[in-house]
Amino acid sequence: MPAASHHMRRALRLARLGTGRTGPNPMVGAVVVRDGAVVGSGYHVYSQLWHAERVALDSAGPAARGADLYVTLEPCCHHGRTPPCTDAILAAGIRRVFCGMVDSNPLVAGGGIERLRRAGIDVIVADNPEPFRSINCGFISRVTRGRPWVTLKAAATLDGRIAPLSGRSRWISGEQSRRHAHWLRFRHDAILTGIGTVLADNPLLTCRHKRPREQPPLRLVIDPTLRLPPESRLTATAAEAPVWVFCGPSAPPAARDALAARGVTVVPITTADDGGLELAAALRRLADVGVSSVLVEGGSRTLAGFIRAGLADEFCFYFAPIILGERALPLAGDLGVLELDGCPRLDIRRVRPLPPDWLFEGFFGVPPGGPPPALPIR
Ligand code: AOF
Ligand code: ZN
Repeated sequence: MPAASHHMRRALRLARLGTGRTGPNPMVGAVVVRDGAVVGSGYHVYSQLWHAERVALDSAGPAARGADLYVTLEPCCHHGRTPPCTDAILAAGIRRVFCGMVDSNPLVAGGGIERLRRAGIDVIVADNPEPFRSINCGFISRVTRGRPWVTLKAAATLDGRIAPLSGRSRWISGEQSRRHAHWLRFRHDAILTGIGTVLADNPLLTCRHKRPREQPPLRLVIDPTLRLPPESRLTATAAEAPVWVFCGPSAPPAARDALAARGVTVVPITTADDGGLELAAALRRLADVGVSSVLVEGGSRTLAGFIRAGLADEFCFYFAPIILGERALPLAGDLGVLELDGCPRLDIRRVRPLPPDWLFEGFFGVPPGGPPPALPIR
């Protein structure tokens, strides 16, 4: 779609304005164009209810008659929180619809395009869905795989160490990396860490990005035997922003009650063959409540657990110009790998300076449903 592409790029830019504000729904942007001029535009924000198409059509008013609609996602044809956007498009008298990608939501999945075409509207779908998929990896993962998109984050020394064995030094990465890490938190629905990291660092796991999220990210701890101290900062703030703790089936009931009394949601899950918790089960529970993306912030054991289970999709690794040597924790713990042959091979997509650190970003393997998408812009 050559002439269309700059309008579509505008729709994509609009969609991104919904970052952190659309969950559990996708980010969507739409532009109404008549005689080459933009006469309406909009994007989705969950609390404002209306889908992007409807916002754009309303802003165009009568100018939408005979106009083209550019929308980053196929228009919906189902009755959900709102009536189908296909009905609104037909009622507005739109002539052609350009859409970025077919909706992965089984409730739509091509049905919106079919409905419009049957009504005589020309529908043109982008040849390359990648830029459109990349802004909604989380949503697509949840509706097609039943689990959130998982990003692993770590700040390491140049020799791949995340903390001295003697105890934590809080900051390995520099100021710029830390600011970037808050943007990472901003674009994920949940932030997860292991109990080892909580005991060592007593983190808050909140998002301190300049723009607020519509809902604070859900804070998650993998804690098989429920060692989370009732006086930790996470527990103390559980009433302000939710905290979930995943524990094993035999976690002490008294610890469960103590945490629940402080407003922490304790979620018992099954144990995996390797003795750790069944992380896939934790992710399913999260998808069930609409969590589309999880940022895993360590430490070594937790990162390794996600990699071993094949549940890691994306990585953001910051490397600082420091060497810690062997009396330090590695970025990933036991991966069950003894030979180079068996080690996970990552697909590095971008390396950039965040002085004095470097950020490595990319993907783990190819997720089902196609090649990994492009990285989100920032
Ligand atoms: C959105 N915003 O701009 C578009 C969506 O739960 P509902 O009724 O809001 O429906 C959500 C579904 O509608 C969503 O999963 C996606 O398939 C479709 N399109 N949703 O929230 C939008 N265009
Ligand atoms: Zn819709």
